[in-house]
Amino acid sequence: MKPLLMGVVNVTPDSFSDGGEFFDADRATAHGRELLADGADILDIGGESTRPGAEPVAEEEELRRVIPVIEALAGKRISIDTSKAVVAKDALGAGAEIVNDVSAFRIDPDMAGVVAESGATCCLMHMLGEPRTMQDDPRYEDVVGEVRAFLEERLAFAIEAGVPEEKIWLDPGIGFGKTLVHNLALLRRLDEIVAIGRPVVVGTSRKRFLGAITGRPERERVAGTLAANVLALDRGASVFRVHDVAEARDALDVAAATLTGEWTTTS
Ligand code: HH2
Repeated sequence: MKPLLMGVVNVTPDSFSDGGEFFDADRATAHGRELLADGADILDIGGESTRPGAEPVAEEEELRRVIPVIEALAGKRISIDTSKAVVAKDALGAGAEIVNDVSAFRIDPDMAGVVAESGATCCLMHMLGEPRTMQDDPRYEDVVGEVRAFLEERLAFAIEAGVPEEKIWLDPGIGFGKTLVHNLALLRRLDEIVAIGRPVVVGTSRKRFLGAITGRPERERVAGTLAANVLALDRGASVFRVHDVAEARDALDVAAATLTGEWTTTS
């Protein structure tokens, strides 16, 4: 399968690498169009930062941020990055098709029902703790085994709530309650998460663990992001959440062509 690229559209003042840059509906919409032109398959629109230490955003404010952008981009393949059922519901009503919930249906008890009723695809992500405190000394006995068990439990929960299995994607949650060592183990052994049998999403884009290795600030972590994504593709990941879509499109298309011997020339 061609790697699917999810381009990040953060309509927030405080996201870790692009906070404030697209904190206005027109700028966020224009940015979304640019990402599509760069080769994004999906736009992941979010109105609440999940960076370590981020403060929660009220429901009305989150709606005010994301709905106009989704309406303006209607007709494109859009995912809504939220943990709130009301935001997911209104976003789906405005044209979103995918619910990307970093809490994997744990924060809002109504989220599973909203996704089940709508027939939307969802992405269920692993996170240890909650964004405010998740990077305070996270510990695991076996990070890959524990993340896998968590995702299997969440998959079963979602199916039980009425979400068809074929509508569920899973994500190990790179950087969400994980040290550098944990993130590297998850990427190195990603095949064990892929073995659950659902499409795996990875979000490594510009993240702190890349800076810890390269010494580079957020904006200069594109090459590091590509390296992590190419290796994740090799281990079976299907969906790649990135800020720098044009670079990721080329890297992943070449990597996929190398792995499969098949490609389509785009121009
Ligand atoms: N990472 C972020 C946000 N949402 N969703 C999924 N499924 N997987 C991820 O790895 C993931 C995610 C964090 O990145 P970003 O949106 O750039 O920052 P912020 O949360 O500060 O807005």
